[in-house]
Amino acid sequence: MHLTSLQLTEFHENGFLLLPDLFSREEVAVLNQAKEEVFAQETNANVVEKKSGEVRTAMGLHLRNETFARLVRHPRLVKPAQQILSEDLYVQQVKINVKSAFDGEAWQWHYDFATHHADDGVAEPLALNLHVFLGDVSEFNGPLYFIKGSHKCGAAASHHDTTTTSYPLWCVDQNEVTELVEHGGLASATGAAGTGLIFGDVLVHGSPPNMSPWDRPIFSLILNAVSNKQTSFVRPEHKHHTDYTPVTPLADDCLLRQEVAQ
Ligand SMILES: O=C(O)CCC(=O)C(=O)O
Repeated sequence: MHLTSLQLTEFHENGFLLLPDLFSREEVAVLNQAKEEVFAQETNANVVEKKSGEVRTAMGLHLRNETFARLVRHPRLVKPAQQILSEDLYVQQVKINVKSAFDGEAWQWHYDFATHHADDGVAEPLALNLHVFLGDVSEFNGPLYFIKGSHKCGAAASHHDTTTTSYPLWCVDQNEVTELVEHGGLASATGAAGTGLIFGDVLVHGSPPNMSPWDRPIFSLILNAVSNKQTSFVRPEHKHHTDYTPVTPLADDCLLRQEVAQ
């Protein structure tokens, strides 16, 4: 899996890149089976919604399930990230945000580096967030919204929001959001199950609540450069992993041939 120069240009211009059909229906079925297993586990790494008590985000998945241990080393995720960053990368965070039907709450406007920097002491906004849609994501079930090109404006002013949802987040101030949207405009990231998505650490994004009858499960892997690892340890392991071993890609069929040791 190699990104074309057109795809790289789109990524650098807009700050994100959608990759339709990155994973097959068969592979998505394997991932959804594993999702059921981790969602059923009793652990504080499954963070629940404030109002409904439904799982909001299930974290630390590669340490809890063999399928996700393989997915974080999947060549269709790892190789594009290596291509963009040209550095050794470690697995920083591994989760599924499910945004459940009717009850899935918003993710406020933010960029990931605000949290990585303030809470984890990460120096540079190098990390990449790699998503895989585990169900169809449409305009109706709470897709991610991006402010196009906002990564070019650097780190926007943020405040720590510990009350709006069950997940504390460094959020971008509304006047900054207004200015950035006027400048770059908005895009929503929609696509069929199996779609991939890559975005960088200072791209401003968020997502609205899900009032549709359809869940919106999205797998998210954050890979960071080993040279840029965390220096502060206030967050638990499942929010920022402390194994900085460079990630190496497995075989392309690693999800479907789990009987083969990798
Ligand atoms: O799942 C969502 O809607 C938001 C995800 C997100 O903000 C992230 O992965 O950084």
